Amino acid sequence: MRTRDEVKAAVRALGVETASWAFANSGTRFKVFGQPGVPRDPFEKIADAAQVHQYTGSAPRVSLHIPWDLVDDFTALANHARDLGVEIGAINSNVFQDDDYKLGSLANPDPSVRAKAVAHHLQCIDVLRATGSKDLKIWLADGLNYPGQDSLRDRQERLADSLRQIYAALDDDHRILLEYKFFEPAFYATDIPDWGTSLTHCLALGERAHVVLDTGHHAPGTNIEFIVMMLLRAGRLGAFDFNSRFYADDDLMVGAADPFQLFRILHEIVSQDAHQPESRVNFMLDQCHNIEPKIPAVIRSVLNVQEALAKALLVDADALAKAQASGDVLGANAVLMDAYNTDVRPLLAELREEQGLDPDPIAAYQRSGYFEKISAERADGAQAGWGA
Ligand code: PSV
Ligand code: MN
Repeated sequence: MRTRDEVKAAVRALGVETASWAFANSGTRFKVFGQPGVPRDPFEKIADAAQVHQYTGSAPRVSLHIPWDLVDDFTALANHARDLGVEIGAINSNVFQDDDYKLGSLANPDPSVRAKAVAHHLQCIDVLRATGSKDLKIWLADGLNYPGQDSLRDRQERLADSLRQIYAALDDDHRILLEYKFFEPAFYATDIPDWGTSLTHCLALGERAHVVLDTGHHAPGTNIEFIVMMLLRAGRLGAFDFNSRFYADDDLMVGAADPFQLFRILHEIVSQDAHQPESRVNFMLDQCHNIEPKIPAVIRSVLNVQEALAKALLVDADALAKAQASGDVLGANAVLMDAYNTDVRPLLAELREEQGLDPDPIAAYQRSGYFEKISAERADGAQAGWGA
């Protein structure tokens, strides 16, 4: 069983990647609510992300979404991030907000639309080069609303061909992270609906193509930790998009709906040592904070991941293996539940004090006056949102 110090060291090494869009205005198709102090540009989004790292010590990178985060000078944006103590993380392409993509992007029946979607990814690869990012993250809205609308099979061939062109343009140290989602916006069939489809494309592409598991992208009742285990087994778990869901793709704070599920996922991660930075599993947040203050919500999410990781690290692996080998069903389950039911908050507070951080990151942020400052400074101009 790990010692207290070993658990603290492992949590200290955790780097959760925040999403630039989590700091911008967001909402549902019914209403987007504005909030005071919301960033007006990518530089301000990064400043907010840096606050999360400042108070948690565990959020050293921020993902960008192109074109939401388009700037004239990406080197300047990366330098701005570094000056604030964070780095640019994954670059997310966006081929779902242009009229040309009504019938799809990389799988569109029209070769000229496919070429346009591939070209967008080549621009994103240039952003990787300018910012020092290593991960190109792809989620496609491609799919069908009606049976017969297009050939399911032909769409897979077009998709494979487009992905091949993008993969060929990567630098040697770049990776493709390919995300799946079982429905929405397409309702009948999505072109990359599940981990099997994503993995099939990744295996065809090559070693530097990995699957992204967004925790909100499964049917209710799906055993997500099983998928985590299978992707680790295949050596193709590239990243998480952490969030939590009650019904659909809710994009709520990770661990809010089902902290036990987050623990079970991290137990699979820890049992394969995939929490260690060398595994290159990118623990990203893909969340939208529609009604709650954004920066403290992202801080809360990072704390939730830290807590679930600490609990997973406390699982007595030897006792678990012994109980499993001897067929001790109740004993094995009790080992997991003992770890899950441990209150790790005192241990994490102790770790923060050792790191020179406030033991209560949310309270420290709230006391700092940052929210009042940005609310005053950012009173003019258009707030950033989902639009480009
Ligand atoms: C799609 O629902 C998704 O999960 C993808 O990761 C997108 O890039 C992101 O949400 C946008 O919020
Ligand atoms: Mn996602």
